[in-house]
Amino acid sequence: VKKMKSMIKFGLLIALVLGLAAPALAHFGMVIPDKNLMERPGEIGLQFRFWHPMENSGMNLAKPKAAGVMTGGKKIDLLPSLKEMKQGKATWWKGSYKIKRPGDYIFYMEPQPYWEPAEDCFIIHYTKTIVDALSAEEGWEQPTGAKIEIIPLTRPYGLWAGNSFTGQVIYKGKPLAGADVEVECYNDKGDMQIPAPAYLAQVVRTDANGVFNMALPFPGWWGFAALTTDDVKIKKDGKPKDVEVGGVLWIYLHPVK
Ligand SMILES: [Cu+2]
Repeated sequence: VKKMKSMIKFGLLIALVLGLAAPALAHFGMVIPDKNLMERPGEIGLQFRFWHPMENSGMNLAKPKAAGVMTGGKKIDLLPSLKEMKQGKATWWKGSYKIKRPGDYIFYMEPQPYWEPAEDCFIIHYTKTIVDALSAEEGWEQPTGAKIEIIPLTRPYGLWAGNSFTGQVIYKGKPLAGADVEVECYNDKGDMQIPAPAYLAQVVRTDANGVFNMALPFPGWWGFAALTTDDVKIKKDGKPKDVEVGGVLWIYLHPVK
C-alpha cells in the first residue's frame, strides 16, 4: 500500500513536469478542536486552517474575518485568542476557549475571501465544528447564520468509524438542491494511502431538500464542504470575479476496536 502511495506521488510529479492536468486538490476550511467531547470543564485548543486535508498541506489563512463559539444561542468572539502559526510555508491559527458549563459549543470561522488564481475565483469557506460538553447534547442543530451552512441531521458527535452522516445544506436560509458536497479525511499523521487521485475527496450531491448522506469508513476527522457559486462577485484588479462559497462541517469518528 505504501508503494501505491509513492506511485501516486510519482504520477502527480510526472503530471506537473509534463504540464498535464493534475487533479485539483480540494480546499477545505478547517476548525479542529482537541476533541469533540468534553467530559469535564476545561480549556479546549482549536486549529483554524485553510487546507488540503488528505495531502496535509495548505494555503495561507489570513487572520479570519470572524472566529468564535456559539452556545445557548449566544456568540462569543474568539478572534483575540488567535495566535499565528506556521506549518511548512502555510499560515494557520491556534485558538483556545475555556468551557465552564454543560452545553453544545459550535466553533466557527468566517475567513477573508481567498483569491485562487488557478480557479479564477475567490473562495470563502464558512467552517464549523461542534463540541459537546458534559453530555448536554443540546443545540448541535442550531444554525450559526452563515451564508451557506450544513445543518447536521445526524448528531455530529459520538460517531464510530463506519457510521453514516446526514446533513442539510442551507444557502441564504433555504435548502440548496443539487449542490456538490466534497468529503475528505484529515490525514494529519500522513499515514493514509490513496490508490488514485479520485480518492482524495469524495463527492455527494444534495437532493431536492438540500439533504445528503455519506458513510465514512475510517476513524479520524472528516470534513464536508458544500459548495456553490455565490450571488455576489468580488472585484479583483477592477474586474468582478466569481466567489465560491462553502459551508464546511468537521466531525470526528472514533475507531472501532
Ligand atoms: Cu489549494
